Amino acid sequence: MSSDLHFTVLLVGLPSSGKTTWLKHLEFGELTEEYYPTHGFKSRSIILRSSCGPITLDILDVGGKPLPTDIAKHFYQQSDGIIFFGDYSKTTKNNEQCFEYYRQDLLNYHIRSNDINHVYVLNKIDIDNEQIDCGELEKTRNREMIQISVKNNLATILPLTSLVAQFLGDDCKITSVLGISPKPEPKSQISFKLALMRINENSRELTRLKSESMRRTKILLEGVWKR
Ligand SMILES: Nc1nc2c(ncn2[C@@H]2O[C@H](COP(=O)(O)OP(=O)(O)O)[C@@H](O)[C@H]2O)c(=O)[nH]1
Ligand SMILES: [Mg+2]
Repeated sequence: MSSDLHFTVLLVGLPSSGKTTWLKHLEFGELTEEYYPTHGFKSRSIILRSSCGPITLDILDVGGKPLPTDIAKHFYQQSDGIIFFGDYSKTTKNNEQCFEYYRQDLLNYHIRSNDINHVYVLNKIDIDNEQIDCGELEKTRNREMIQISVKNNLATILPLTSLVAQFLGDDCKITSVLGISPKPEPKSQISFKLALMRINENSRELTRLKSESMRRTKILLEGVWKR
């Protein structure tokens, strides 16, 4: 299923803030309790029913670690919007530093965060935490923090509603999630392939370096044993 209204959205933020859980929750309506850090990236095409017709959002869930430069450049420049995920169970400073990191990273590619449609999300508001001040975050970011709890199924659709309103205007209202598929739509397939190739290259290089280092250690140890 596809639609004419098609957008690519990048999902970034604090590691363990619930990005992957949120996407999975949209897909299956349930919560994954275990934490598996996302390696590389995952993608989902979400199709929404809206008052302007079906809307497809290709969402790229990027692992918590900084992206390799060429991939970051590609992703940032291909994206129509960004969802920044923060974590209500962490401190104001933790969240602020993370948002600031991505703001700077975007600037490295000549993208000002205010020039790209984006939303700030604070997940895990089910957790009591006195070390966080949402008002402070909203003031420094000059934008509303969308507070959600995937665990309690609270406002989980709001980040998408808010982003779509930025893409298409306030009149365009989402009425339901029509479907979700793990495959990216053709428009962004080239960028996926490129990024995947780069990630595979990186892991091949890593394997090569590991075996080279093991070979050297073995030679060294053999030298020690022979003495
Ligand atoms: N308390 C609470 N835990 C959550 C919530 N959302 C996700 N988690 C937990 O946070 C952990 C990290 O989630 P994950 O989606 O892998 O984080 P990611 O690194 O941002 O992709 C998992 O153990 C989830 O069960 C939430 O709304 N409330
Ligand atoms: Mg993840």
